[in-house]
Amino acid sequence: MCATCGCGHTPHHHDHSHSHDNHHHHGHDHDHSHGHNHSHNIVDVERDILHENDLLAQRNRGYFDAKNILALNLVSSPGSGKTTLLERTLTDLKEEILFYVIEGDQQTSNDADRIMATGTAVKQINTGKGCHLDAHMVLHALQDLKPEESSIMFIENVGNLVCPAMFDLGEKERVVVMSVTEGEDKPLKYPDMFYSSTVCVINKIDLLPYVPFDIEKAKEYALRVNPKLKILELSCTSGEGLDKWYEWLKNKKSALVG
Ligand SMILES: Nc1nc2c(ncn2[C@@H]2O[C@H](COP(=O)(O)OP(=O)(O)OP(=O)(O)O)[C@@H](O)[C@H]2O)c(=O)[nH]1
Ligand SMILES: [Mg+2]
Repeated sequence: MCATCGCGHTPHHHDHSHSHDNHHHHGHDHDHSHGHNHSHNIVDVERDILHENDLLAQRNRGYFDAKNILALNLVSSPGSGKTTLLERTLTDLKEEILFYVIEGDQQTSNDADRIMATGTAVKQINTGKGCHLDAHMVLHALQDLKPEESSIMFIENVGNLVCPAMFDLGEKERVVVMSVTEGEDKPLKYPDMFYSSTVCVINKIDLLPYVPFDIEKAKEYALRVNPKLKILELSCTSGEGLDKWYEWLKNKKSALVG
């Protein structure tokens, strides 16, 4: 599936004559292929990358813990409404909570511009060919943002239900957003993402009258993959259900202090 993180690659894809072989063309500054040599097969490379990522993720987690920062990793397929949910949340809660945002996208600063318009400090990361954020990128963004204690750090991942599931960023919780225009079977098709998340937001419920989306089935599938998943149904457009999301957010934040 993706050439940058190597996930989904089988050894026969590791063919340097392949026209879109991007193994040595990372779309960002950091070379994750330390120790990568031609005697390594792709499984070793993938394991090394994930191991290095996990170590860095633990450093990020230590930083967040020490500063009492609630770090949340927002994941979804493209267009489910991650940025819209952030815009609403930042606007509605900015008097009460200090927020920071890290935005991950392959290209453009569109999302960072939208966040900046709410008055929130934001750092855009462009992953180029990369299909996910990794802990190293987040570490650099943290060094830039220098978040204050007892704040909330939202990390909006690249729109992709596959690869970001493998990369721990050091977040406290992972929030998967799905929307009613995507079909109710997403949890079954992309189980890793739903399994590794603690909260599932079902967004765009204002569109339910117009789409053949069975929300009860969607919830059943999500819980089948992950029985502990907390499901929140809402609409960023109408505002319905946002109160439950805000309640969850505030509870998580105060649980940190306690
Ligand atoms: N009807 C409806 N539209 C919504 C809702 N939330 C978001 N949208 C629309 O969905 C589109 C995509 O929203 P974004 O917030 O940009 O989605 P995203 O998940 O950040 O997308 P990527 O960053 O590209 O992955 C925009 O046109 C939003 O206005 C909602 O609750 N209802
Ligand atoms: Mg976005």
